[in-house]
Amino acid sequence: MAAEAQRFPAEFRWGAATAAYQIEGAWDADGKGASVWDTLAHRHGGFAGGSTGDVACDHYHRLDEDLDLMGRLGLTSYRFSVSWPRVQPDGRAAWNQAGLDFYQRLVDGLLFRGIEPVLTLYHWDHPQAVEDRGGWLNRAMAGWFADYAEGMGRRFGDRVAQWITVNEPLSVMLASALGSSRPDGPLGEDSLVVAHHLLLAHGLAVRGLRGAGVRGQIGIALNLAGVEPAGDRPADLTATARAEAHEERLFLDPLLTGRYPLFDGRPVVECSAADRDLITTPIDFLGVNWYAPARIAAGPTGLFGYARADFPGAEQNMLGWPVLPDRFGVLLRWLAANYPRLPPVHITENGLPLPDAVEHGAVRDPLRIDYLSRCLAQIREAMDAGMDIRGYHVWSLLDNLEWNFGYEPRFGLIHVDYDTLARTPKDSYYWYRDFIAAQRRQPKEPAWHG
Ligand code: IFM
Repeated sequence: MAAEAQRFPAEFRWGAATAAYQIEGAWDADGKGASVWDTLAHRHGGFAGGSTGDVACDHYHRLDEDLDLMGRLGLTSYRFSVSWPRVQPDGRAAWNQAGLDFYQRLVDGLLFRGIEPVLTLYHWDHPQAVEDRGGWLNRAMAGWFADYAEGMGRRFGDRVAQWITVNEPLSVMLASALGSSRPDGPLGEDSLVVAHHLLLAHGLAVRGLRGAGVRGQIGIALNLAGVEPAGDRPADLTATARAEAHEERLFLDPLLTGRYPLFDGRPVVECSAADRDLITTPIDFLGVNWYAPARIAAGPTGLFGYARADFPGAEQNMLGWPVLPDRFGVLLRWLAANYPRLPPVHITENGLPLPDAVEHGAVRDPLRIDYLSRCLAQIREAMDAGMDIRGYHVWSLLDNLEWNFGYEPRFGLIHVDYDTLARTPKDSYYWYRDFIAAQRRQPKEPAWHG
């Protein structure tokens, strides 16, 4: 869709997002400690196809090249995550200066190019050393995380535009429930303890950052889908209410209302007044990661007793998610209608995985362009209806390691050849570049003629 047809406010932020473990590589360089994902990768012979994040996109060694690609794309915002064990190898106390230097170079390189840094403190790769002390099952983890947040705030607080405490706590919780992110195996119902500790860690980190005097805004990024029932049988409706409690409200409700949602009539987690105070520590924005809606049917599968159903006739992407960009607005309208105290929203991730390949020096990805432009149209509509949305980040800047799924699902605006590590901008990169440029060329307010 032509940018001219979709005007966004001049101050709207145009971004792309990445995460440390998925792109950096250099898994043990310059004093970095092992993360829980390093342990997993090395213990089980790698993820899909034997892949690991050991080298990934080698972003750690190719920072300048990647910064230049961002500059030429015309981004005004870049969301990255800090690898906690790169800067604090044991997750407590001692800091690793070489790791800090890397992020200093990144932040300075962004600011030099007029790109606002959006720093995520936790995108899943916590130090193995804190996992060995119980990880998210240990309430003390929230305090260690807050110390790390405060230390980062003191070091980067004058230059980071936005801070994101935790990325997708629901994914962390689900992955621990199923065992896909834990060297020690599945947690099952204990994953609710993980959920609660993640929220405490978030609240403590917000306070730690504010205590450190950071100048930027502070928020959290949640992955939300938008659930709808597969049918009108009472069992499908009950299942959908459960899915809503689990997938949408489990983190939103405590953060924005101070109460955990009810699940079959009872709050999913018992929460003390002191914990509630911490969790509701005010935030400046809510980050929303959106990829696909969810259709729910009755079924005993999973911790919460509901099943996912296919959307009739919908295409599925490489990860099996329905490709229904026009449903983004359903989720946005649901958010606005259900949370009167919703802070300003930033879309912190949105993208489509494809099996992109370089042919004759180019990567043709029209499906991604179509998906992204439809999502943007949904955002624009929600804003026209009064929703306060202030920024948008494509997932992802670069093709990268899609966790357990390996390197085959490619989300990037830039193709990465994992043999040579060569970068090739895809058609979607040029489309997004032109889209951003057209937005920035918006006509000025008409001059006043006296
Ligand atoms: O790659 C992930 C990212 O790390 C978190 N959000 C979803 C993306 C695509 O699955």
